[in-house]
Amino acid sequence: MALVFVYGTLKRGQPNHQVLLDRVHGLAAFQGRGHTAEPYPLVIAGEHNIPWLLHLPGRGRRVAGEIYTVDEQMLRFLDDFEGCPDMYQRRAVQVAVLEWEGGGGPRDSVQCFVYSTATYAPEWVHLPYHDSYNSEGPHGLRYNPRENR
Ligand code: PCA
Repeated sequence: MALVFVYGTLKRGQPNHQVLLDRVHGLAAFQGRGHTAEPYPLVIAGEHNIPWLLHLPGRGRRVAGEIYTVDEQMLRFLDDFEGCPDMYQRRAVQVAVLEWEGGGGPRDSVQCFVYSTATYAPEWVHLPYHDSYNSEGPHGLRYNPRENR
């Protein structure tokens, strides 16, 4: 089992959350919520308005998300789903825990995998930085689901 921190379309209520629930892809179990211990730029970019955590630790804001345990099968599925390593790369990140429903008692901070990118267009650094992604947020940048592309 591995811990994965999701901050974008995989969160509850967001457009790709159902892939985490589909047992055909493996197992994912919600553990809690938190935010990245360090700030990162979270931008919404490209023609499909996709959320991207830019791998520039120390810039941007601490980013909110959800923590899941996933099995090996789901981890492999997510690597493929997130276009890893071409679009996103899976990296370890420290997450400050705000809410923990997982086992083993409360904890302050956990190390998780996150899908972030170091292979972005340089101008993305100048986009607005978000601290919590919502595809329906006031930014007005509606996510274009894969089936529409
Ligand atoms: N899916 C992954 C990375 C960005 C995205 O939309 C996530 O929710 O964490």
